[in-house]
Amino acid sequence: MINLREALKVYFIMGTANCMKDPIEVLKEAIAGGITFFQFREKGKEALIGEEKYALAKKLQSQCKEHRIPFIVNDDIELAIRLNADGVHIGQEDEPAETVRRQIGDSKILGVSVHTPEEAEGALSAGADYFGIGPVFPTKTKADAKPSRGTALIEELRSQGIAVPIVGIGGITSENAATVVEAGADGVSVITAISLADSPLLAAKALRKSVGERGNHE
Ligand code: TZP
Repeated sequence: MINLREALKVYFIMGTANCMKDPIEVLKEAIAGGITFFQFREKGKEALIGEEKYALAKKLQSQCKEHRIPFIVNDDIELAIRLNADGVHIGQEDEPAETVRRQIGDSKILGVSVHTPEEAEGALSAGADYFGIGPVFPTKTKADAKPSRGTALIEELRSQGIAVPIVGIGGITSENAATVVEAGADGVSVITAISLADSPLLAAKALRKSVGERGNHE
C-alpha cells in the first residue's frame, strides 16, 4: 500500500489539450523531474475519445508503472476499470462519489474535488481517499473553474481536525506552492506549470523543491 500523503506531494495532471508537444515526452520529463502522482485528464473540444483515448492512456500508464508513480483517471470510470488504473478523480458535477466508490471497489484510490465544508463531509462519507481543493489561485486552464479562493477552505478543514490527504489546485507554480502546503495541504496539483513549461523536468524539480518536506499533516 502506498503512503498517499507522501505520494500526493507533486501531483501532475495532463491531457493532450494541455501540451504543446507529445504528451508522452512531457510525462517522461515530468517523471524525471520528480513528480509523485499522475492524473490523465483528457478534456476539451479536441479531446481524444474511444480507442485513441485508451491507447494514449495505456502509454502514459506504462510510463507511470515503470517509475512507480500512481496513475489516476479523471472522471472516466469505465476507462479506469479497463486499464486497472490505480484510481479515479471526480468533480462534484460527475457521478456521485458513493456510486463511483461502489464501481471501483475499495482497493482503488478515489479523489474528489470539493469547494465547501459540506462537499468535503459528503465526499468523506462516500469514501474519498483525498480531496482536491481549488482553484487556490486564478487559472486559465479550466474554463468553468469557480473563482479562486486562496487557501481558506484548506485551513478551515484542517482547523476542524479533518486529516484526510489534501492537494491544492489552480494556478500553482513553484513560486507559490509553499504557501499551499503551509496552509495545510499535503501537496500541490498542477497542469500548466509543468505541461507548458519549456522544461517540464526543471518545472517538476522546482515544484518538488518548493513543497519540500513541509507536507505532513497526519
Ligand atoms: N480544477 C480546478 S483549477 C483546475 C482544475 C482542473 C485547473 C488547474 O490548472 P493549472 O494550469 O495548474 O492552473
